[in-house]
Amino acid sequence: MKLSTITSHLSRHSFSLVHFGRLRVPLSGLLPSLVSRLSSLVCILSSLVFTLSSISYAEAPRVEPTILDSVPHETSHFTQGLSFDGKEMIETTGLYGKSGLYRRTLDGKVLDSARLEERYFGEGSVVLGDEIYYLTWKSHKAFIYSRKPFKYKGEFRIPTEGWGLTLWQDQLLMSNGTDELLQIAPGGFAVSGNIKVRDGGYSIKLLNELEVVKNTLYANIWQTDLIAEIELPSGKVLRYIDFSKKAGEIRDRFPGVDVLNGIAYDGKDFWITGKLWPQIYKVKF
Ligand SMILES: [Ca+2]
Repeated sequence: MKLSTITSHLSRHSFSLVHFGRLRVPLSGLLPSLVSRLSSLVCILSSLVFTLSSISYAEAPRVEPTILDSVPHETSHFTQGLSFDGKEMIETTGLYGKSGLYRRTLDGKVLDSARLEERYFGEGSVVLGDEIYYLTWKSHKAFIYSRKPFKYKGEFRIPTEGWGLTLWQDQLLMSNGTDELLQIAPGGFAVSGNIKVRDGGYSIKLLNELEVVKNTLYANIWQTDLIAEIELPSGKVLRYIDFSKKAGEIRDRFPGVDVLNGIAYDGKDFWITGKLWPQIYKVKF
């Protein structure tokens, strides 16, 4: 089993969470001895992930964002997709039995919502014309909802796991946990190509939530506090936005939170959040 598969299994299913270094594992229902053994294993895995991460991101420069403002975020929302539709936010969330699509104002008023069936683990989403596409993680399926109001319209098969989704020019870009972004033609969800993300000689994997600004893609890297700024269509990483200072403060203050995930651009500034985070941060970098 690959390391990424092991860590994915541990964290993506978490409901009740406890920290072991940079990772979290489910606590409920486990015997203390099992927890102890598991914590040792996770600490080893955590170190490996951190080591691999450190090696992988050696070339492009890192910058720290400036935090301009913050607004409330639902601490029950395991954020998987975040984007703007005009002045309103579209958010999709994950976890089995808790996945949903939300239209919300910046100050947190939910204007519309739709829930997925319990058997689906929701992932990223994108607004496309009068529709919203909403990925699932392992069901090889993306749902289509009408934009206003939310109404189920249909679904597409997707060829891999679904992680993040965004729109670049006239095509969708989908991340799936690898270093490849799939280029997908809207309408039939046919894969037309892929973009490999590289930093010098290194493959950058675990790309998660996405946001495009002109010909630049922003992708947060799962299990890190880094957002990769990626040139399109080359896939070259230009720099990393290092959110670790603020993310560390959030983890210290709110131990139940999960990883950074969620990048939205309002036409001027970026808004960043995480899974179960109590705030969405307006930032520039
Ligand atoms: Ca986004």
